[in-house]
Amino acid sequence: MGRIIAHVDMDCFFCACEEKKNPSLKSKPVIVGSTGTRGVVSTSNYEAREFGVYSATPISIARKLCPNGIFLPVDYYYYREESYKIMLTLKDIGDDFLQVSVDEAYIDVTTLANTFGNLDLLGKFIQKKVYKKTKLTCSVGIANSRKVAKIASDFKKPNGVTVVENAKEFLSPLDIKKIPGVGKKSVDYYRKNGINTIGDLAKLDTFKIIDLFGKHGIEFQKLALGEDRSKIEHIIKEKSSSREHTFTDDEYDRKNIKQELLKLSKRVHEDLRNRTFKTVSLKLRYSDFTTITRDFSFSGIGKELYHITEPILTLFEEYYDFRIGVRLVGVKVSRLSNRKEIQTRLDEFFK
Ligand code: TTP
Ligand code: MG
Repeated sequence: MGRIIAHVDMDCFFCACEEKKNPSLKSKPVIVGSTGTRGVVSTSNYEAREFGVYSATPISIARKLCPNGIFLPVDYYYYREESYKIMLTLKDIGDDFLQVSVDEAYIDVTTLANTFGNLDLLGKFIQKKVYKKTKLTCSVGIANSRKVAKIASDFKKPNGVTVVENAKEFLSPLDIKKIPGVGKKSVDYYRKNGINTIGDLAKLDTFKIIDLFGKHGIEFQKLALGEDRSKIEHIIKEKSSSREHTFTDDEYDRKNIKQELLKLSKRVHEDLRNRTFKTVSLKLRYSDFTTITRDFSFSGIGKELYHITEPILTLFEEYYDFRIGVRLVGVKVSRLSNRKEIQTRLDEFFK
């Protein structure tokens, strides 16, 4: 049997975060985006969408469409913290995990699916876990390929679970624009050629497909036929894992910089799950934008958190120039592997 993939997408994410920060916003139309007259909407909640305000609507138009809306600036820092909690929760659920944006991720849930039996229950289980951790709701799509799972998570928004047993049947009535990555220009092209639903695409014969889309059309049609098999295969390909932080103001306080490095190390370590590493790198960008990166490699295999923090702090003490303000710090581990055997003695580790 093939793999089973879940796609998780948070419901009107930036707005949901704002409502969490300030519950009195609930059930009012909320629009997050640029606060001036120029710029566009990042996202709107469902109340504001009733007025025709969506992501990418120009703010000036949004104000006309929804004059009583509550317009809020983007608070990336807060959303990233929430996102981080969500992703940590999701990471622990399945056999494999791939975050694709601030509010969405794929989970390979094959093993869990066998335990649960009922995939709808499994979807609800994922929602519950995220809600318990963050008090935020998400929608889940479950299918046997990544692309179909993504289309499915959008099917019953907000707070919905959609399980696709038969991909071809599920996709057939859907508008062609539901295929991820199909932009407005392509949609116009499809419509001009009489393709309005994904089912219309499935029905085309090979000659017509090649005529319209070239040989790539064949692959494209496979999705419509329910024969797509896109999976999560990132872990083997991923050669490094890193986290960075930009300070709001240039930072001169050695203690604060070190604290941030420890925080980043912890996150990098959590991202690794069971993988090991052989090199640890420190990145420092100063206020004048000069950037240094310094590596530390060991003969052993790194696994524990202190295998990251010790070299990072050592490199920092060695290379930090305290006369210049620090703008950004980063921690990276590389030469990853899934190997289980680990050296735990520190002296072996540092050679
Ligand atoms: P989406 O998941 O596309 O949208 P959403 O979570 O707001 O709403 P939905 O319930 O339909 O999933 O995007 C996630 C976040 O990314 C969104 O909250 C704001 C941000 N974003 C932008 O800043 N600009 C954009 O054009 C889009 C589409 C999203
Ligand atoms: Mg979303």
